Amino acid sequence: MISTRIAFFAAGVSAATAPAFAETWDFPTPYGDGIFHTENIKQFAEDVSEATDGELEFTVHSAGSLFPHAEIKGAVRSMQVPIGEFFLSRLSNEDAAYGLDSQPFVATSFEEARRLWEAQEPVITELLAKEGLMPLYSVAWPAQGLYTNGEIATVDDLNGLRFRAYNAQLEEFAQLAGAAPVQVEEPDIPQAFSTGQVEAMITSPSTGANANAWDFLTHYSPINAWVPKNLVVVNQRAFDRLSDEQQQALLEAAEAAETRGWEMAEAEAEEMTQVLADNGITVYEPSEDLLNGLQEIGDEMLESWNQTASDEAKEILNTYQNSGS
Ligand code: PCA
Repeated sequence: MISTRIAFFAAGVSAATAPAFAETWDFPTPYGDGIFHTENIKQFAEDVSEATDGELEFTVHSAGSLFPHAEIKGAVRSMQVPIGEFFLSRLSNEDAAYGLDSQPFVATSFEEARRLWEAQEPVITELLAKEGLMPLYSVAWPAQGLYTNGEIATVDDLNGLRFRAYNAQLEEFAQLAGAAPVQVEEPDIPQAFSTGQVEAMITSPSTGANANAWDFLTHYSPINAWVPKNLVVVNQRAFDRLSDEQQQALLEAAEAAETRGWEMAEAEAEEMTQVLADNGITVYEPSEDLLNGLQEIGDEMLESWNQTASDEAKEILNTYQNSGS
């Protein structure tokens, strides 16, 4: 289908006969090609292309190659690009509602993460609408685990470690554990370790495996402290310019991407932990002492979250906590 259309253009047929809305959208993401979220975006792109008969195509720019992570949301907002992906909780400095999925021990399983997203989605949709943005889909990462050199028995063992962080919550967490946080984007992880900039991290088995963590780390513990998410947003004006059929195709493909992405995340949680082990990383269950210490840090963080959160943000937590059982 696609190649026919390219041939059609290549034959020099005048633009006047081209489909009225044929367009290509640049689609930046901070994450690399080997990451399942990026694979999911590429499938999303194929689905949209197929459903619109090639009238809407995405060019995926991975690993922060078009915009650095911190600029992607703003770039979509200002229409420099119509669509983009970022780590949802990085927006927590704008509103505490965005940060809940990265609060330690609030939602620690996929089931809890789904319920948290259900509670977050309406509030976040409204917040983003004020900025002319519309969420298309959100997909979780596998639960976050602890990577170090040597086994960590208690929180005290984290004291003084140069700790890789990817958002404000992880920075706060590391600080409360007595570690020294350093912000490093995912594609830069191997270099940050090999140059000694950092020596420990908390992230998913997907990211650890993708970064070849065994080259610079020896131990992994599935502390399952939180299940954070990525979010894909579209600029509302860009969306409104599409035909009804194209809009529908985009929304349907987005829904499929959300379902597929969560399934990928669940599969990766196990598979990528196995990859870590197969490559020589010692995978060990966290001790009671360690978990208790981490839980205390989580409690302290939630207390300060509560002090700054808006009523709407607090209502998310309330809805989520009442949605179980
Ligand atoms: N990987 C990304 C975000 C969370 C995760 O599992 C990262 O480490 O930056």
